[in-house]
This record gives sequence, structure tokens and C-alpha cells, in this order.
Amino acid sequence: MNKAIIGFVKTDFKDKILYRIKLDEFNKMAKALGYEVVDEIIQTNSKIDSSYVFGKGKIEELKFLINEYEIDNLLIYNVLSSMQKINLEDYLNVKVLDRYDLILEIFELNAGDSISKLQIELARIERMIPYIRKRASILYFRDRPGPRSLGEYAYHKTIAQLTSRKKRIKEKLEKYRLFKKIQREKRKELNIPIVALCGFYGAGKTTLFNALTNLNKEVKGIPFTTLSSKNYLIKREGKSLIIMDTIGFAFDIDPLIIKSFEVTLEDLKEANLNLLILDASDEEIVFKEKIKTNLDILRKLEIEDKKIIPVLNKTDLIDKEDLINKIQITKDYFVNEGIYISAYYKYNLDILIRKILNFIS
Ligand SMILES: Nc1nc2c(ncn2[C@@H]2O[C@H](COP(=O)(O)OP(=O)(O)OP(=O)(O)O)[C@@H](O)[C@H]2O)c(=O)[nH]1
Ligand SMILES: [Mg+2]
Repeated sequence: MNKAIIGFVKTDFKDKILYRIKLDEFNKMAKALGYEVVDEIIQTNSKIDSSYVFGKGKIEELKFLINEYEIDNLLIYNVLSSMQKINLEDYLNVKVLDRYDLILEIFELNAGDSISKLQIELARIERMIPYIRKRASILYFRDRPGPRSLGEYAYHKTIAQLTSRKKRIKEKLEKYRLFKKIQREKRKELNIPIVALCGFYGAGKTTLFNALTNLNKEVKGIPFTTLSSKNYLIKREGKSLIIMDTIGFAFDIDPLIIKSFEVTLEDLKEANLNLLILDASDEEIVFKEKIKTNLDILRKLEIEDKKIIPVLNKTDLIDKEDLINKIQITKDYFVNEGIYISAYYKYNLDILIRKILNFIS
């Protein structure tokens, strides 16, 4: 059994709702990975303990629960330092995974192509090297003069192997990036506009992609189902366009993960138009927070606001009043006027196409 406890140290005393939403998403990810979440430990503290994340009392409570329920995994929403991870593992005797690890596990579950796999491996190695260094420094380098032990040799070998693997992956990704650049230039010569579908995981990007292209790409309802971009040429009203499905965004994605997935995220930059797919059925506060996170990521990628059109999807799930409210909200955040659709029921897609054609002509 894959029993787990979820843990979180909340440092923002004023936050009464947002952390709950983020933890719910975290729970969903854990479940998608097959963990049975038995309990949740949340501590509100002005700062995160640098050794054990939680304060002393909470750690003892955790230890008790872990023994009581025979828990094997501790899933922590905070991103941990190597030291914190090692301390928790050793004191609580469980496998410790933080948000960084959990997202990579989900990515791994969904990764079908070699480029996604390489990017995941890179993100893992980035994390593994400091962790192994820290473990070794505890084992071998503490007040121990004299010749190197066998374990110490093994450690040096492992670090050397990981470092060279990292270098090779980076080279491979760089080659791939160049290959994509050439492809991009060829496409530019053909003068076919690219329309990218971007937004949070689960917003319905692939459902819309399928509806527009008549393809049947995977829609599973598991976070990050789509990891690598998919392009497809369509013709509407005598005009050719490339529709691009892309990787989903999420709350609090670690910069190191974003960096590892640069080659994939860069696809968004080449688009002439970014349709930002929003789940209109989200609660108002979630809806707003997701818009902010989406815009943060798009701005970091240096995508101009005027190239973004918000698309409110899943409107089949909400009533008219809710829809009017959500449309009003989008007006506060976007320069371009939004459009509402249901990708699932193919509602308003003709209007969406019209809007796209108007934009790119
Ligand atoms: N009711 C309703 N459900 C929808 C609609 N569009 C998508 N969905 C559902 O939302 C879930 C996620 O849809 P996807 O198309 O996989 O979402 P995505 O944005 O591609 O997700 P990732 O690939 O994980 O980034 C699926 O269960 C879809 O059936 C819609 O218009 N209405
Ligand atoms: Mg998808």
C-alpha cells in the first residue's frame, strides 16, 4: 500500500483560502499517482524550520501518526532543501517527497516522448546532486581525518557520473533546440500563422485541440496529460493555420523545473497568437489566481499581452450569472476581449475561429 501523509508549513497568516486550493490540487496529484492520503498536517508558522521544516511539536505529532497508520510516504507541499529532506527522512523513517518531486513523478507518469523524458531527467539530476553531496558530507566528511573510505570513493564516482550525464542531456536538448529553430524558420518562410493553446493543466487545451483538428489526442483528466507540444495544420475559410497544444501550467512551479522544460515552453514564444484557456467552472477565487499565475508565466516567457486572448472554457458547467461574472473578471486582466466556449460540446467554436482569423489577418 502506498499510504501517505500530506504536510505543509504555511507562513502567510492572512491566507485563509488560497493555500487550501493549492493543497487540494496537491492532493489530486497525489491521488493520480496512486497514493492513499491518510491525513494532512498543516502548521502555521512565521518561518519554516531550517532543519525539520515543522516545529518540534508537529514533528512529534507526525512521528506518532506515521507509526500509528504505518505510513511510507510524507508528501510536503513546501519545496525542501537537501538538509531538510535528509533530516525528515532519517528522523521519521519514511520516504519524503516535496512538491518538486511530486510534479516530476506526475510528469514521468505522462511522458511518452524522449524530449520530455530528458527534461524530466535533467530536473531530477539538478536536485539529486546537492542531495547526494549533503548525504555524503554527513557520512564521510564529518571530523574524519585519514584516508578515504570505500563509500567516499563511490560517492565521488556517482557525482562525476551525474555531472557528466547532466552535461550530455544539456547538449542533447541544445541540439534539439537548434533543430526546432530551423523548423521554426522554415515555417516562417511559409508564412503560416501559429495559434498556441496555453493555460493550466486540465483547462481543456487538448479537448479544444481535438475539436479544432478532428484528431484524438489523449484527454485523461490526470494533471499534465500533455507534456510535449503538438502541432497540426488546419484550413479554415481558405486560410491555413497551425494549431499548437502545449504543456499545462500550475501553481508554484519551481523555477528549476521551468528552466528544465525551457525547450518545450519556448514553443509558446513562436506563436502569433496565444489562446489562454481558462476553466470557467473554477470558483471565482481560483479562477482569478489561475489567471495571475498564467500571466506570470507568459510574461516570464516574454509573451506580449496583446498576443493573448482569454478563452473561457467549460461554460456548459456554469449558469449565465456566473458566466457574466467571469467575463467581467477577465476584462480586468487582459487587453483583448475574451470569448466563451465549451470545447467538450463544441459550443461557440465557429465564433472562436472567426476571432482567430480576424486576429491574424
Ligand atoms: N464539462 C466540460 N469538460 C471539459 C471541457 N473541456 C475539457 N473538459 C474536461 O476537462 C478535463 C481536462 O481536459 P484536457 O483537454 O485533458 O485538459 P488539458 O488542458 O489538455 O490538460 P493537460 O494536458 O493536463 O495540461 C477532461 O476530463 C475533459 O473532458 C468542456 O468544455 N466542458
Ligand atoms: Mg492536454
